[in-house]
Amino acid sequence: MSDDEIILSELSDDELVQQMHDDLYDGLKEEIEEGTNILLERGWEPYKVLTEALVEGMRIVGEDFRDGILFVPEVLLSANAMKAGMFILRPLLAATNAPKQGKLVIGTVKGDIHDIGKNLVGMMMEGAGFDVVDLGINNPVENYLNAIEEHQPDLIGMSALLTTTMPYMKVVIDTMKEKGIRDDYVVLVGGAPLNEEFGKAVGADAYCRDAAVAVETAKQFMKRKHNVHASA
Ligand code: B1M
Repeated sequence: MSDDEIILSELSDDELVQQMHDDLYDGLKEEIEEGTNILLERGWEPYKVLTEALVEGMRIVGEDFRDGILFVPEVLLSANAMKAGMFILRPLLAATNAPKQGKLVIGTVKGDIHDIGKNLVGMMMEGAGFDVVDLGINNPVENYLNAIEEHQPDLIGMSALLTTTMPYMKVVIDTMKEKGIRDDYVVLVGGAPLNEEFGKAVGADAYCRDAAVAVETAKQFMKRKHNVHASA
């Protein structure tokens, strides 16, 4: 071992989180796994590890990707490291014994292969008591329609990270309208380039800024649905 090798377990919480941002940047999967486990052993809530160590680290990666300092192969390594940390957190986030809320079908739209945000939304929704059917990435409208028929969800979630793919959400919603099924489902949309206005323009029920907002929004819609049924 070289003198300057960093022992993660010897770092303070703040230093470790900082180091995890660096390790995520460098795409060091094993270090991210180790750091995630150490923070959990120190009593950190899974959600805090997720947001402060992983999501914040990926935000920094995103900035340097945008500025041309990092390139696709490096960002792919960062994404893999992030996913390894999320893999550890997933069962912990899901094990909350929350009462059953409803069912969500979620996927990244056609042409888009970004899935970290979508996976994170899925994890948080599971933790909040929703059954989640994950369609993965690059989904044409047929995939959403087939999943609706097969799984009879309460909510449809769509994710897009590219300005070139986000308009596809309207294709899905318009197709649902054409088939006369749009109003049978709550449609939630999210992804970094979207905003409230875009959500309205494509005809979604709500735009969700992040996973926590997605959970709260989904819960509110389920509550409304139950109230409508109760008073019918
Ligand atoms: Co891409 N990429 N990428 N990329 N990538 C972005 C999106 C970009 C903004 C980077 C940049 O330039 N700053 C840029 C898009 C620019 C634009 O459209 N204007 C970009 C580009 C250009 C590209 C390529 C075209 C690059 C190329 O090939 N030249 C290419 C496109 C491939 C394709 O999709 N066809 C590409 C590829 C990749 C990788 C494969 C290397 C990798 C993806 C790996 C993977 O996902 N498995 C990657 C990554 C990692 C990023 C950045 C750096 C990080 C995205 C991420 O995971 N963020 C991203 C930079 C950025 O976003 N600032 C970037 C962390 C995640 C937790 O946040 O996904 O926003 P986010 O999800 C949040 C919310 O948005 C929300 O909740 C989540 C959790 O809080 N949310 C939802 C998301 N989906 C939701 C759905 C909901 C609700 C909420 O439904 C209910």
